[in-house]
Amino acid sequence: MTTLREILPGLGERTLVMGVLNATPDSFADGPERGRWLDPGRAAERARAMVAEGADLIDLGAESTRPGATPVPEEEELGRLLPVLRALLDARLGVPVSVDTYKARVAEAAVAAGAALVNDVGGLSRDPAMAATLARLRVPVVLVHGGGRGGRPPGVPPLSAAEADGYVRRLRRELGELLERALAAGIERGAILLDPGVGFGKGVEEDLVLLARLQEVMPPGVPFLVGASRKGVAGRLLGQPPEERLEGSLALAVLAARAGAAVVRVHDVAATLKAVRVADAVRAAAGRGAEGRESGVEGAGAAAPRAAGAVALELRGLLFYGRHGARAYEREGLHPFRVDVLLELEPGRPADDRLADSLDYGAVARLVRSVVEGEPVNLIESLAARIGRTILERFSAFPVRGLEVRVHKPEAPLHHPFEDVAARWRWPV
Ligand code: HH2
Repeated sequence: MTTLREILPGLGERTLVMGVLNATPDSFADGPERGRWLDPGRAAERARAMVAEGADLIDLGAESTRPGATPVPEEEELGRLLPVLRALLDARLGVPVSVDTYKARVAEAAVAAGAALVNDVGGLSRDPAMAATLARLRVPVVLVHGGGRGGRPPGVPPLSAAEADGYVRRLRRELGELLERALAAGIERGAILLDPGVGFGKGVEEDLVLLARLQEVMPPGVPFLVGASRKGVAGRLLGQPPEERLEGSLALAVLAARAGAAVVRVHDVAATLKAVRVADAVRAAAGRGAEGRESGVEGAGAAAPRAAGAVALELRGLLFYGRHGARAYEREGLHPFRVDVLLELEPGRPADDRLADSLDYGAVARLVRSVVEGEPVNLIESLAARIGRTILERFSAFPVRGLEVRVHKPEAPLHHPFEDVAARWRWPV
């Protein structure tokens, strides 16, 4: 099976940019240009321009997936797709072309014609033949969560904290199941890009939660793609029509890159490329550069040999002083907080007896210190959560499987003798 790495050599080293080309009369994002790329000559010109702007691959679709779009019969989709695909291949773009479809027969015909990758916007669920077909085609695939379901209507109220937590848990479970289904069907791990499916069966509020918590949502060790360009979440908040959502789309591409997306799928290639370059540089400066990302792309978290075992690192009783507390006098002076951190590494890590292959516990301790000595909060629960999130964020590219943080407050304002007052924060929940 061809791996992603073979067709996308930069994968894991920088955020790759997938340029969108819709050979459709009704794609939501194309604005006045809608329908223009049904013409093979114009489509090839557009693809060439995107490659000149720096696109790492082109995603060609011939059926709109926007909420409420009319499904297109197979023959019609092929009738639009194949002439344009042939024109793109004849143009020798020098980058792979993926085909955006949920239909097994369309995927098969496109790969036979030369498409290098299948972007299954149905997430293996809209066409029962898709999983087996993809395994047989032996090309890399994008698997989109949400199965091609349309977005929820606008105006859904913000999710409460408990609803957001439940939603994140559901997404994580369903993405894990999607991955398992693909592997069980015979699609190899190194050929899979997962996609959380921004806007697919989700409203803007759900998209916001998903984008805010990408690292929790995406299964560790599997590269992922984010397609938020010009979608509701990028512009509805600002009241802009799809073709005017550049700034929102750039913000979301940067956030996705920062959260470790291997690929962003976008309409505005040149601008996105510049934005994610900067995001990548920031990410690298934070110590999460190519090295950490490679581990994700190579499928760290893949079924490790049993003998590899799993390591947990424990830091117990780290003592720092801060001003946290709900009472005014607690904010005035420093008082002690003891912190325990338990970090579970992916099985097989560290693979090598080198610090670079593990987590530097000195760096973890320094990070805990900066949080305890930083901005005061009222509750030790909040402090534990802040420490936990900061560690996950700082080591986002490192394959951590679990994290537990306990914050003890030995001088808690209690008028009774006590042994301990502590709060615990845990991830995954
Ligand atoms: N979004 C769209 C289409 N294909 N593929 C992936 N992997 N991820 C996405 O988020 C995604 C996708 C919808 O965007 P667009 O192609 O611009 O619109 P339309 O479906 O109306 O053609």
